[in-house]
Amino acid sequence: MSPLSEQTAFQVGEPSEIAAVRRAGTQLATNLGFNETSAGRVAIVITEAATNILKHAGHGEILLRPVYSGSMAGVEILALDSGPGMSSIALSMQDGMSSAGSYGVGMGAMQRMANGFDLYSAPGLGCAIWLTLSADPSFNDAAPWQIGAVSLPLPGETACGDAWAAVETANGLTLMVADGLGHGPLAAQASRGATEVILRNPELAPARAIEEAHAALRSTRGAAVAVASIDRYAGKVDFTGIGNIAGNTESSAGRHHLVSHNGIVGSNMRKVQQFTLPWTDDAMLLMHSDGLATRWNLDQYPGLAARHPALIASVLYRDFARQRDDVTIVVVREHMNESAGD
Ligand SMILES: [Mn+2]
Repeated sequence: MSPLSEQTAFQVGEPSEIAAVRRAGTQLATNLGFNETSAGRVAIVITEAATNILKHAGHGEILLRPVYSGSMAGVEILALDSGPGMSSIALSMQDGMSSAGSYGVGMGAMQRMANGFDLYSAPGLGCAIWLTLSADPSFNDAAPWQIGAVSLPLPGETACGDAWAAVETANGLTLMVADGLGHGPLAAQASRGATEVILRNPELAPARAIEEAHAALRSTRGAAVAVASIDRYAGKVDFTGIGNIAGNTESSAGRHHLVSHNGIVGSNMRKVQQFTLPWTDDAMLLMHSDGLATRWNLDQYPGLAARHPALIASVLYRDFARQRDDVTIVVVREHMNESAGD
């Protein structure tokens, strides 16, 4: 099991696995300073979500990670299955009712215990539920940016060779995704070395951040790295990528792909070019490592683009992760655009 300071995935296919993920969630909550009552709520929600997966889909996955809002900590729970989906329940939830049978009642109870809640489900498209729980009642998702992320080692590895960081800046947000060469601890050392560059100085222009990462990673294996800096006031996003990190922006104005050049940051980097794309307040930015197949298309998921970014990242992970590599998907959007429905 990976350290619970990072995101951890738990298979849910039989009752004993429910107990394992519940224990891990309770442990994570306790590590984050939750008291017994608050940690108990985490256990109840995980049990409910896992039971739903078993009952309605037979098999699925629960992802846990710590999330922070200022000095407050929370537990993020993503419950994913590829079952038949439940459009009528999803609709009833959006109407604020839970009158559609036992599944809906359990869902309503989870929602009431959570600080943050959203769900995506459609017939034939499974179900994805996003929840955050905190010991602090004022914990919420009111930061200026909504950030959704899945970042997991390939099955069997404990260290994730990918890393990501999203840091607020004076005018917006800087996002980096890095994929260290290979897998395991040495890959993780390279990708984390890259993210430290923007954690130290998020105001660096992307091309400059890549240059600094190149210098910082000289003693490592190297990494594929991409950086995007959103300037919400100037209405633009600057982007520089080296190696196999894919990305795009998507808004009512259309979809733009982010262009990376070949190379390895830290060892073999020739052309460093910064591109600029338009940014509108309804836009979202999505970046992912090559642990995600590139054939995904959000148009195949009616209404998903309007849901919380964590659901976008986790549905793509569920359906398109290659399973033979570490995988990272990060989706960011300005908070004011929270869905008004489908
Ligand atoms: Mn990779």
